[in-house]
Amino acid sequence: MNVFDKIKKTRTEPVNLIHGTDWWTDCDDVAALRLLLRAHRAGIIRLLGIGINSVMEYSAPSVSAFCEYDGVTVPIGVDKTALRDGKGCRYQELLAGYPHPVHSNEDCPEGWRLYRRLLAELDGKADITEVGFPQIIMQLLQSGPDEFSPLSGRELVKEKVNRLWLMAGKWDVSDGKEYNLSAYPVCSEAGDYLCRFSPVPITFIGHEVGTDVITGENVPEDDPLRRAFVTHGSKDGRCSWDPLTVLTAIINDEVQAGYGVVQGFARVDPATGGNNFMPDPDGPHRYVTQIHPGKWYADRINALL
Ligand SMILES: [Ca+2]
Repeated sequence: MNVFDKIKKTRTEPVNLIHGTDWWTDCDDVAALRLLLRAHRAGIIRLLGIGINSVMEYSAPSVSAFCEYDGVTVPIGVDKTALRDGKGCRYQELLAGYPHPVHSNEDCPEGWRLYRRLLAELDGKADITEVGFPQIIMQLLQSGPDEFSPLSGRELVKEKVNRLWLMAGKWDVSDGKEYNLSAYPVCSEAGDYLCRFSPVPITFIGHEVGTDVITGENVPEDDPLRRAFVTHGSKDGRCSWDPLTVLTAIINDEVQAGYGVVQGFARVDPATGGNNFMPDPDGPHRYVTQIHPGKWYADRINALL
């Protein structure tokens, strides 16, 4: 019995999820989205929408195609200010070769506008996962009332969001540094902003818990996920930072996901993206620690891809 089968036995209502991804230089974003699509199809989550926070020519069409391959049509938003170099990013064009209802980035709303609409329309609460750069969530928090809701972004998140699940940071050392919080000034700024102003709790899945969890090596050759991995140069599998983050959010519990938890206050340096953590049982933030060998986590993910 895989993880999703076990969740199905106890969960009475699907968990609502909005997902952010950079979908850019690394292929573990693709494995993470596969887990979300399969969880959606299994009825244990509702994937409400996807925000893309690094934008190249094939970004939205390739995300759209990958979702359609699994029979799921999902609203997509993009951060149109985050135009990135597409050099070395080859799986996106490959995936855009599959049928896709979203034909261009221009067909999509701004990411933070999509998040506002989805939250305002939602009956109940959602969780937000982010496996790339966190600036769309910052833009959401900084937003004002609009045609979707009279609430400010912070009020809307406080009312409609349970928890943020971020693949971000490096927490096993002091002043750790990780790509999603340091690649661009806006990433560091957003990391700092979320730590200080998020009205809902944050769980960080850090760089250190994903490096020895290698997945994706056994996916059938004709599957677009496998083709994305091979095109990326990861035919023998890839580190699982992003899949571990979404799987923890799907399970919706760090301990059930097989982790230790450190509670406290996270801080991100807005200038450098360096991160630090002050343990405190009453703090709003958590980071997770590995308590099993990497293969234990990898086997659970591989069984779902
Ligand atoms: Ca990513």
